[in-house]
Order: sequence, then C-alpha cells, then structure tokens
Amino acid sequence: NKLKATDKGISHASSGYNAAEDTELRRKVLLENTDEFLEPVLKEVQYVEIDLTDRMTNSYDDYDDEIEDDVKRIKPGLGDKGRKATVPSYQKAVADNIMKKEAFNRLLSEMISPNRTVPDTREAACKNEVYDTDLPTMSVIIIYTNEAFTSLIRTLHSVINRTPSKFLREIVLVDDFSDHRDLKGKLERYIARKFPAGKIRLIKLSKRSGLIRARMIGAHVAVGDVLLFLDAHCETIDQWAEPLLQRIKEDRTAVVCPIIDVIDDKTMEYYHGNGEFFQIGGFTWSGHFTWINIPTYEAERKKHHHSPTRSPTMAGGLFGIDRKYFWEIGSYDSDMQLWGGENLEMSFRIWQCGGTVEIIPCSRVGHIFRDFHPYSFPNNVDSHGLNTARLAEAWMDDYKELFYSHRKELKTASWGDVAKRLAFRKRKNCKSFKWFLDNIYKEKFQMTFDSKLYGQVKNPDSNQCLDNMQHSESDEYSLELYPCHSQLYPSQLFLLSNKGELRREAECASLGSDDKVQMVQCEHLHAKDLWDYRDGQLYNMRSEKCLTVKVADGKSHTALETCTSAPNQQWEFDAHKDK
Ligand code: LR7
Ligand code: MN
Repeated sequence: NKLKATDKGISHASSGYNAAEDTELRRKVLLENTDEFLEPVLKEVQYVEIDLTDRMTNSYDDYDDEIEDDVKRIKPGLGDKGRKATVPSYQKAVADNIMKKEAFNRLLSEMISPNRTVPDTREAACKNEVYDTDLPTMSVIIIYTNEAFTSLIRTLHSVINRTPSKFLREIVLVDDFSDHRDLKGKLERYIARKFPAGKIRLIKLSKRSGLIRARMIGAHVAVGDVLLFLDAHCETIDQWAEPLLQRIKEDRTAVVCPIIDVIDDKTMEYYHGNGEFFQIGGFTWSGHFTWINIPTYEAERKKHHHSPTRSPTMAGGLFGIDRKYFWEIGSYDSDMQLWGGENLEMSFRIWQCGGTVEIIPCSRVGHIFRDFHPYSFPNNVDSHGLNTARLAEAWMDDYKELFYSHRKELKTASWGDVAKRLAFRKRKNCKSFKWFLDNIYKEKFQMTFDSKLYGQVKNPDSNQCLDNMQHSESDEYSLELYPCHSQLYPSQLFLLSNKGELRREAECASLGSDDKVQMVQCEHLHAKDLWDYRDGQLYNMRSEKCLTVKVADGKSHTALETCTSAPNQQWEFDAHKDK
C-alpha cells in the first residue's frame, strides 16, 4: 500500500481501521436485513462491494493526476457559506450549455470547493437544544445513477465533516449502473484517498435497477442502527443528524425527515430563509407530492414550533428510519421501477400501519432541485405513473378512483400485480385510507366523497362546461367555459362540496372583481363564498347572484348576475351521490 509523496489524504494503513471486525459484523447483519420484497430483487440484480483499500495500490496512481487537475479548477472561497456564485463571464455560454443537458450548473460546481461551508439555517431555538451523547448509529445511504462527480463528493464531504464520527457508522454508496467515466476509477481512488478508512462503502449494481431497488440493496448491506437516505446532490448543515437520531431513539416507529433547504441549480446558493417558516408534505389526487401548510391541529399538538411536526407525506429522498423497522414495515415495493411514487407509497404505508412520518425542524439538509432528470429512462417508461397506480391499488382503497379519474389510461396499464403488498397490508392489520385521511390529513378535500354534486358542470343552452383551462391545483385563475368534452375530463371536473363550496381539488370559486368568478386556494376562501344549487341555478351567497353564461367578443365567459329564469343561468352536474 505505497502512497505517493504528494498524498495528503488519510491513508488506510495508518488509520487503525480494523476491516476484519467489520466483515464479521456485516456478515451477521446481512441475515437480518431482508424481507419478502428484497428476495426477488437479489435474484434479479447482482451487486458487488468494491474493496476500496485495494484502490490505494500503485495501479491506481494514474487517477491522482485527474484528481489534482480537479483541485486546480477550484477557486478558493467561491460559494463559501453557501453564497451565490457565478462562472467568469467568458465561460458563461459553456456553463449554460452544460446546464441544458445536465439540469444544474456543473461547471460552477467544479469551481466550488467540495469542502465549502454552508449557513446555519435553523431557527434560533434549535441552537439551545441538547442531544443525548449515546444516540443510535447511522448508515447514510446515497444512491445515484450518472450524477455529477463534484456534487456527489460534496455530499460525502459535508456528511463526513458535519456528523460526529461516533454516530456515523458508515456511508453506503449504491451506484445504479452509471456509465460516466469519472464515477469509476477516479471516484474509487478519491474515496480511498480523501476519507477515513472504512467510513465509505461502495456497492455497484449489475444493471440499472431504479432508485427503489438501489435503496433496498443499500439497506440490505447497511449495519448502522438507523438508515439515513440522501440524494447524491445534498449538503448538510452542522448538527443535522442529532435531532433525527434523537427522535428515532425516542420512538423507533418515527420516520423522520429534515427540512429540505434549497441549493440553487444555477448559482449553487444555499438559500438562507428566516429559519422559522417551513411546510409539510401533502399530495394531489393526480398522484403528486405537494408542500402544504401546517394545519392548526398539528401546530397545537406539538410542544414547540421547532418540535417534530407530523406530516401526511414526505418528499422521499431525505429521511431516516430505524434499520430493523424498515424491514418490518415492508421496506419498499420492489416492483416499482426507476423513479417516482415510492415516497407516497412509503408515507401512506407508514401511517396506515402504525408508524409516523415527521419533519424535524432542527435538522436541515440542502438539496439541488433540478428542472429535469439528467439521466435516461430506459424505454421512456412512465415509471412515476405506473408506480403511482401500484400504490393506489395497494393503499388507497376506493379512493384510487380519484387518482384514475386523472389518469384513465393507467387503470388498464401493465403495472403488474400488487397481491404481495395487499397480503402484507392484511397481515400487518394496517388501517384504511379513509382512516389516514380522517386522522392524519383532516383538511384534505376528499373530492367526490365530500360532495353532494360533481362531474362536468354544463349549461345546456350553450353546451359549454366549466373548465379550469389546464391551470394547476396551486394556481389562482378566473373560472372559464369551454365546449363540453370527455377526453380531458379532469379539467372539467367540478364539485359542489357538502359545505357548499363550488370547487376542484384545491381551488374554490369565489366572487372576483367586477362580478367575475375567480378560483382561489380554498384555504383563502371568504367564509361567505358558498354556493347553493337551487332549481338548476348556482347561487352565490356572498354576492347574492347567480352563475351566468355571458357572451362577449363571440366567446362565452362566466359572470355573476342577478338571478333570472333565463337559460343562461341553468347548470347540470353529470354525476352525484345517488347515481
Ligand atoms: O433510476 C434511478 N436510479 C437512481 O439511482 C433514478 C434515480 N436515481 C438516483 C439519483 O441519481 C438521485 O441520487 O436517485 C436519487 C433521486 O433522484 P432525483 O434526484 O432525480 O430525484 P428528485 O430529487 O427529483 O425527486 C424526489 O422524488 C423522487 C421520487 O422517486 C425520490 O424520492 C427522490 O429521492 C426525491 N428527492 C427528494 O426528496 C429531495 C427533495 C425534493 C423535493 C420535493
Ligand atoms: Mn434529487
């Protein structure tokens, strides 16, 4: 194990690291780390663990030149404390071009030290918290496929630099069949040279397996008490781990997430908010994760503002879970492919089967949010859609129809078979989706279940229907009309809720300026903006007027006008409870 004279890294030879002891423990724990869902994965995917001590031998010396070249590219101080940075103007065009292909400013990332500091973004009260000295140990599991080298190693440095060594049992890297050249020999040599021996393990998969299976294999080999998953483009702040470990120590069924800070994809700025405000996880009936505000009942339940905060769902990439509990609670749905949906599946499952999902405000980890996937999707498969259909089938009971009303084609698509998941659910006596909605996500509007009338809302006289004109659930927009159609049914799905809101999933019809009808977020709805359906009319209580089709410039628009018996104030819902 000869080292080059220039080596400033930590040598395996001098660290006192005892590989034999580790091997023994790993062998033992491997037998515990399994379940019925992992078994088929192991049959299909081979994995090898790279012996990184071997990477210190002379035959790997050549990579040192590449590593040194990288070091020369770093501009000291650039991006320190998470400050926003830019590339020199003469390189901007090149940087922009790379950005278009790789979804983040890789050129800039290469100029910023992998050891840069980040701001302390926690709210002030967190700084007075005291954590136990004997917390559980953790295995940080980072999976990746063709990620940029510099953001990956920055993730590693930040974890190593900002986690007390006694809690950081190991970092397990799982390479989901990358083919980028620098993720091979250079990365292996880099890890062997720069990091304490035995702290970082590298597992390589024999074929592209997707993030769900890659995480399962990472969990399979891990030996720490807690599994802590991260994406490959994160930076942690100081003391990020302790609050997570402390909470799991208190309650092994708590699945815990840090607040996710934003690292800008263009400037690498680690955003510094005011530390106080944060949101928790929700979902849309179309099967997507969303951020929502903390409801009053949760704000009142928790002790302090910075106490663990229950969250209906999690974003999915950054979370900690007790290692044994991970396997008890059904690990992952191993028939999910590539990317997407596993976060909602895990959230629903944890809640319905007796655990909790929580955001721990004193733990914060930055993540580079990208506009698109920098890696390929073999066969262009819609893995998010198929995975979401699987989770709807397994966990959502009758509510799955609300998802399918957005994605009709998925009902009959080949998402496989969820019998094993359903059997697990039954064996574990997990609760219904209705229980989850009624107890954990009380404010979630249960679409048709919470409505008297729903469907297309048609004015027969003009043959026009209410339409959201493809606005998203988080938008505010004016309520429009469009010829009635069935292809894009969700855009014409409106409901008259039991409470009397004329609404969609998150948007409610309200009195706008000039007697127009404005869709606003239901949380912000004026208390009087309720509607009554009488004699085919939609009566708005706030304005005391009726929803009317008004023709202007040859187009039909909605308006609120004094109620008359004219046909332009008649509306029909095409479905209701008794149908
Ligand atoms: O086939 C794949 N194999 C992989 O190993 C596809 C991806 N991956 C790796 C990838 O290299 C990365 O390290 O998996 C990790 C996550 O992929 P991203 O970074 O492209 O995902 P994302 O950040 O866009 O998406 C979020 O939702 C995903 C749904 O499947 C995962 O749960 C991600 O982990 C999750 N990321 C976060 O929660 C970070 C905060 C984002 C938000 C909100
Ligand atoms: Mn990510």
